[in-house]
Amino acid sequence: MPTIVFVDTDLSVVTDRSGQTRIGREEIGAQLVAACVEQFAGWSVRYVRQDTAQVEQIISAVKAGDCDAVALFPYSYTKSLADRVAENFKGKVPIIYGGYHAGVGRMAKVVFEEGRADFVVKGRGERALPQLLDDISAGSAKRGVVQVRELSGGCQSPYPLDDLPWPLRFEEFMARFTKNEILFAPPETLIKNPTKRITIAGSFGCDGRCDYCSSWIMSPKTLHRSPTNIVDEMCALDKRFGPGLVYIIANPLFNADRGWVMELCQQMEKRGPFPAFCLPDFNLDREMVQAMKRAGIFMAMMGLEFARTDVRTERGKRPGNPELAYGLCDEAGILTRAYFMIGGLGMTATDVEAEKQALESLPFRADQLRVSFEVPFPGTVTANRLNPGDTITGYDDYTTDKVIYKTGMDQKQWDRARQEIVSEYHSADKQKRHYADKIRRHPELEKSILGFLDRIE
Ligand code: B12
Ligand code: SF4
Repeated sequence: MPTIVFVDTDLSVVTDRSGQTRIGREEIGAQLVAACVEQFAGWSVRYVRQDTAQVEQIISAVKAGDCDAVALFPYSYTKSLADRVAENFKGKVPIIYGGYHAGVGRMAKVVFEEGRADFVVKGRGERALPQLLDDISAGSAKRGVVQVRELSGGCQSPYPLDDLPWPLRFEEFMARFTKNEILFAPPETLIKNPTKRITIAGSFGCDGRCDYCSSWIMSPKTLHRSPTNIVDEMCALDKRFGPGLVYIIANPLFNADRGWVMELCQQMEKRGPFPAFCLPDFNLDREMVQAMKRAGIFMAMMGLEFARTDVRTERGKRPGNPELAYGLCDEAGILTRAYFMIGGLGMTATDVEAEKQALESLPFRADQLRVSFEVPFPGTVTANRLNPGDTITGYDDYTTDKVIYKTGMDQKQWDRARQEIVSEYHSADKQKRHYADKIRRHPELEKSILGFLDRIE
């Protein structure tokens, strides 16, 4: 049986401890595709993850076992690393690219034309890669860009993802993911001794159309797994890697379908609860948020993106009321994170000050503010709008921790500005009152909040 080696070039990097962490995760999409290859193609899978930028080390790990094809699925900031790995195997075995950099929109063609890839899988890989491998085995594969071809008649089920296997998980990596600190520990009422983080994918794709996001370009419709299928997997994961698992539900948009959220939460409550983070937008309501709390969801990480509603709307974000969403989470005792972006094209120190003021005057507080620099990820609407000279660096810097656009400030000034926004937000009097109030209403969150404040000091 031929073997395909999945080479994960993601790096476990913690940039700093002030809440601005970029933490290496298990790549859940690639692990799902790897499981599909095992199930649907007559190929076996080896999954290599070295957590290093040392190409030689990665290459030796690939060479340490069978290898009849190499799959690479870098984010933009690890593309050059993936390219160097590809160069080493080019001409020896088929090189296949896919995922969030190579597989998005017109990037597939660009990446193929660069010449390191024999094949680029555009969009979702769970059907496309096994089909490609079958073609490679049969000698009928044509070099180029490959897109999903639905199997007989397409899938009519409301939960088409239930037809897929669960993502492969690797014991050796699970140990590494324990090292990453959880900024907000789950409340002890939920779990006494959290030991590991684990990512679970309940859906992929998105019906939203945000200009800065690749999710809907990758797959323009939200596809879900059934709540039963997801909670079955959680139970199996608890058994295999537990006790002490804390889940990140990595759905691109957690609350895309209200009925699904309600059913998932009911099942998580009944068979759990399962301590979990999720990524919803502002379209929450009281009943939903209370169901989330009972299910074990203790943190909602929401993309606030910009302080002003009109700016969010102009960038295509689904309408929603952030004041209501953050307020409902406070009321129910769910911790909140706000993702925020600065460093947009042409932004100056005056603009940053105005954004800071606007953020401070919002009528709600998040428990954590995470500020990133806006990045026009290749293949997105934002990136396609750029004029030559609008950006100043190469893909290696597309981590969201560096300023990519031409602006009125240098990187040092940006780093300082970001640090100030974050620390002023967390130490503001308003914020102290917010924490005190949340702890008074939800004493179970006291340790989580105090632990977070300790960590960011
Ligand atoms: C959940 C999420 C997270 C979570 C969990 C991440 C994880 N690795 O599990 C958290 C919040 C921790 C996170 C962190 C970060 N993230 Co993030 N994240 C997402 C999000 C919202 C969903 C990803 C997901 O799991 N989807 C569900 C899975 C099942 O679907 P999928 O990944 O799309 O997989 C399908 C296809 O992509 C394809 N595919 C995937 N892999 C492969 C491999 C092969 C070989 C093939 C053929 C196909 C293929 O087939 C799959 C099945 O159809 C996306 C944005 C979005 N809205 O989609 C950003 C996104 C992936 N993140 C992004 C970034 C930049 C980051 C950070 C660097 C941010 C930071 N500075 O900290 C970190 C890095 C994390 C890490 N890898 O170490 C970017 C990447 C952009 C890019 N071009 O590089 C995205 C696209 C957001 C964006 N801005 O557009 N993230
Ligand atoms: S709602 Fe979220 S996942 Fe969907 S397009 Fe917008 S940012 Fe991406």
